[in-house]
Amino acid sequence: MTEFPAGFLWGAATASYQVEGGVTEGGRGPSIWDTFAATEGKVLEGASGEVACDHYHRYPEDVGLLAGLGLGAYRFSVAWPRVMPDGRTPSSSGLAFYDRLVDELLSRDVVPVLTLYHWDLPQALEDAGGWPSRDTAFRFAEYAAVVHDALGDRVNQWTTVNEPFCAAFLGYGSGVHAPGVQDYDTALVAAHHLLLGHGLATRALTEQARPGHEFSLALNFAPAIADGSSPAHLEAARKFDGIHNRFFLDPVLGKGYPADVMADVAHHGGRFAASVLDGDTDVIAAAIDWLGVNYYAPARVTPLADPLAPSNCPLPGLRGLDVLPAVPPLTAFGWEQTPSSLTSLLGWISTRSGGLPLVVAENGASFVDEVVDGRVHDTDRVAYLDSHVRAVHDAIRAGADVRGYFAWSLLDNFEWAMGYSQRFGLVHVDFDTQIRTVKDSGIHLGRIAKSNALPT
Ligand code: GBH
Repeated sequence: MTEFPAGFLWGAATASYQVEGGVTEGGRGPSIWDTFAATEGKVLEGASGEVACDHYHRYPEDVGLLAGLGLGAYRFSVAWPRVMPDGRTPSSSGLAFYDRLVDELLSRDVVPVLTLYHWDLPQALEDAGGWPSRDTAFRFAEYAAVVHDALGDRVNQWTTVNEPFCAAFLGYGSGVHAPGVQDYDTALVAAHHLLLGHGLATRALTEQARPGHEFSLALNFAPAIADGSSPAHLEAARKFDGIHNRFFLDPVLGKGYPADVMADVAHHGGRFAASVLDGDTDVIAAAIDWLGVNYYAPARVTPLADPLAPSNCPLPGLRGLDVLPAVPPLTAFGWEQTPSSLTSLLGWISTRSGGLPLVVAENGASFVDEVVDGRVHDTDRVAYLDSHVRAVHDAIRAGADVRGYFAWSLLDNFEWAMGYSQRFGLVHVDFDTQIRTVKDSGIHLGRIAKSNALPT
């Protein structure tokens, strides 16, 4: 059997700040990423999303490229500062962009899969405290309801938050992402409010749902592989898996925050525990229809002799372990390529969640691509995507209920702190001319999508 289940969604993903550009058009307000990118030394080569892929204007061409490849779904995110320039007041001209985008998708028979938050918080809300402030979670639920009001007649697939791990730990912990705060106690509080925002938004959307609407969030996972099997090795893997994966997954599944992780992070000052109010874990456990699983690579971990020694990995609660260098062959980003970890990850989530439907909402790799005679022979990305699609198929055969696969990304785009130096697209973008060139990987994934089966 090489087929995928009937109705399996094949698509590609983008995120508003990474592709749209048009940062002052249609009344859009500034986001934390505009501010961060404008700050000296934060983004490689001083790059920003000011123009990016100019998707704000070129979306008809981009939707045409996606549909032309044979992909049936587009996962995009809505920019909160377009829809609410000050974070609180709806803007009809901002909403109008997503109206046009959704209509374009539907006219090409592409299923819209809408993410409400992919990291571009309105700057006004950051100024009012950002995600470390509990109020932001309530503002997020209001924003979610506004978008749902406007697009709920045409969009069935809704994702609240993309990767609260990154928004919290990179944004407020290591500070390599906007808003660039470096404080782990604050980052843990931000993580809780992102999850709370997911729960509040899911509640709001569920109350006004129409038949066919499905709700979800997308978590990024990094399976931990220990370089040995001693108790110390297992303990290192437990800690890494705890803060990276279970800390976000378990509360969403209604299990609350894992006790072992709570103990691991206790030395960060305790504001996190105090921020979790009565009833919050019930809100976060709001029923979802599927979980978005974002997977790129595993992490190799090794124990340190001193269990309290600081880790080389900048995550809250990590002491007594180091993350080892990735095992080649590496992507341009230096990430490893280990499809078997995706199979085991999907199986593990499936078991832990009691069979929750899963969608691989992001999977992909950056490589150095070259346009030659109007083609991009990205054989390394073809191999990455092919092997990972096979890994998803293996997980389905083993019993996981996986309903879709989205490549990251449709287009080469603004890769956050790395600027334009990392290309993840199925479609190459020349950032001087905005010329798009379909890569071999896009053609390959499109063929898989059209046959809904593994290539023979
Ligand atoms: C996704 O996050 C984002 O959703 C997307 O916007 C982004 O463009 C895409 O990835 C590509 O980066 O330093 O080797 O330990 C992915 C989450 C978190 C995965 C950080 C890699 C570091 C790996 N990433 N993680 S490593």
